[in-house]
Amino acid sequence: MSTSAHQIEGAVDQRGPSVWDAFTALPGNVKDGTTAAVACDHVRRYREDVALVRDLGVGAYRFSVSWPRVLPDGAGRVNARGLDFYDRLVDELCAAGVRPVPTLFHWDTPLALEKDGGWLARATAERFAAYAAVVAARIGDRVPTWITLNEPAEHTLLGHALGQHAPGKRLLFDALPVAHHLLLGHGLAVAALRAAGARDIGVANSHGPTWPASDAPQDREAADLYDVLLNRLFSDPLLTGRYPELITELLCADVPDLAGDLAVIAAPLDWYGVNFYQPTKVGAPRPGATEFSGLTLPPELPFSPRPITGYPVTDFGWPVVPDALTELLLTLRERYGDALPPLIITENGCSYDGLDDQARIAYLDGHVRALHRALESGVDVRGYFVWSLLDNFEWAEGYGQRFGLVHVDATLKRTPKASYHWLRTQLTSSPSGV
Ligand code: IFM
Repeated sequence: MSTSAHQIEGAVDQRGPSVWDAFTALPGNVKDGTTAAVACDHVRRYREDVALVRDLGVGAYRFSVSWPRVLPDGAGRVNARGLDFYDRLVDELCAAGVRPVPTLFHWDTPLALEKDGGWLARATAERFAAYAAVVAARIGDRVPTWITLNEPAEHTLLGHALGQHAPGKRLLFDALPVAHHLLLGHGLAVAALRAAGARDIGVANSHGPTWPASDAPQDREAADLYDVLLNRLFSDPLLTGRYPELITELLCADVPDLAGDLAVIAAPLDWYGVNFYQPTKVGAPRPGATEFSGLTLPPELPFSPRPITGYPVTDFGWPVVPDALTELLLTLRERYGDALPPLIITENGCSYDGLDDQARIAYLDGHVRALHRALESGVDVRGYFVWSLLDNFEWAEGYGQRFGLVHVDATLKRTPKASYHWLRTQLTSSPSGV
């Protein structure tokens, strides 16, 4: 089961501001005009939430630590109250018999660092490692498994290339240094965590099969570029110590010691995390903006996503294609061979409204079966985290898309949905580390 800090915690008055606070304060950035100031009020209600996780019967709970809650200015002064919260949360999980799996960065960069260039600045990578050391020193004695970054691809593309997520930069390909600094931050944080005694470290990257819109060379070329950006920009350097050729020239010209950085980035991982939601069909660019997954993509992009028809869709309009998960896992194994560590599905889920969420049950059931097919073909997958425990703040969509197995209403009352009860029954009959 998984969540992230900014999406559920609330209690903004008890932490420093993040780029998401600044982004959501600007009219027009979030569809329903909401913010995560209260979100699910998890900081105050974490005991109730841990009880929900425990009663579900899952073995592990993936949450994220809010960097500005621990270090309000991103570096230097530690907010004792913030660190105390994670200390209590970890204790509560351990007492409930649930393995705590913290993610150190799920997009909420401290605003103070953004003013110094944010992830466009190399110094942010170094500060991230220092922050990782502070967190590990406090909760490392009880945390068996760590995740450095969540979906750096989305943070780079949506936050810095397209401006549809915080910090709202529209740099298109000039956003690529963000990718390098996120990767460097990951590598430096791995070293910091190892120095603090951590033994089980991974990263959560989003992936999905890219299907060319047709066999025409222009469509294939566009799909290849999209595949590099989504599926290889982060995993190639992490797993092979090299950037994909297509991107090397664009990205690496200004990096002073590329070989040195890549050696840090490619530090061995204990496992590799895959967030999967949907495949994407991609073709050559078309004139005008394209609507895709709730985003408006500008016409300057050298590719354009196309609708995938013939499958059910979630409330977000995302096609439900469980076989694409099997395809993805087989492709990763084929692409990276022995360089691929054991895998963990670090996110998989869907947005549907309503308490009787039979469609979510079908989605989860279909994807777990797809995962089993990959296992039967010999892919080493060690775990599966459902996204998400609670209906929460879904970034630029606000509260409009509901990914939770537990409904949260305007009064913040939690009500387990049909999918929660279904999963609990599944886990009782065959326990695993979901
Ligand atoms: O809610 C997000 C999460 O924060 C990152 N992965 C995708 C989810 C659904 O959009």
